[in-house]
Amino acid sequence: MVIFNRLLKTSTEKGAAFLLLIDPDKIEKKELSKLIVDGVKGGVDAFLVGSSFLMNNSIHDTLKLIKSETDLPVILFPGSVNQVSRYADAILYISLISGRNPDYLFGYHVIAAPLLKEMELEVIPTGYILIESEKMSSIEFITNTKPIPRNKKELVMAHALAAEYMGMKLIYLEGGSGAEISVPENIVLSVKEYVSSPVMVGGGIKAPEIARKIVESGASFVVVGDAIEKNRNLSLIEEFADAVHIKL
Ligand code: 1GP
Repeated sequence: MVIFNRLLKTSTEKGAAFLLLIDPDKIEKKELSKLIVDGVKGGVDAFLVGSSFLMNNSIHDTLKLIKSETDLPVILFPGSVNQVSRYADAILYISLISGRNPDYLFGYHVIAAPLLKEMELEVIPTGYILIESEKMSSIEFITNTKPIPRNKKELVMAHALAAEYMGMKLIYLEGGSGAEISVPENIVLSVKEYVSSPVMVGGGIKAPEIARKIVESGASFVVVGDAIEKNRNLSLIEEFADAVHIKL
């Protein structure tokens, strides 16, 4: 677990780690290099790469390009088996535990497992919990699962604990990419207090102030994609990094 341990160390040292999500569909190759350079300069701790739904087969080229620009960890965040690639350092091996779709709980994992072994990717077992935001997310639609209602904190806590008891190393609280509202802070806080696994939070974190509150609520990892995708500038990346790194 070299990559995962590196992320944990970063999170401990800085207060939390800041992960920039790259969706290969949403950025042109010629703009990607600049974004990666700005990300490194601006204080990103690792890159996540993937999408709930990809329109093209650009994941390998995207990963290769990112790896050519940085030594920071590059981690797959796959929406499907066809996003598995040997060019990443590690993969979030996601079980969509808020849903009851067997394919996303275990089925695709069986298909992917031999590929991951052959590729020698570091596998990070992740309990992935989709939480209701104001509109239907792509994940909800594609996976045909229901998110947990925002007012059902105890359900989120129980799901997170079950994931921990099943041996998952990371709990990901997901609001859905581009969500209007992020995962509520009280849910982050309750999960953090209830389980010992580190908590990653993403979806709808539109501003550095929101990222800061999520870290103050106990998140070890903050994922931002859409906000930076829509406003790709170094100063915004720096503001997010400053907000996440509460110990620096
Ligand atoms: C989505 O959690 C990630 O799966 C990031 O969400 O794109 O809304 O930042 P955003």
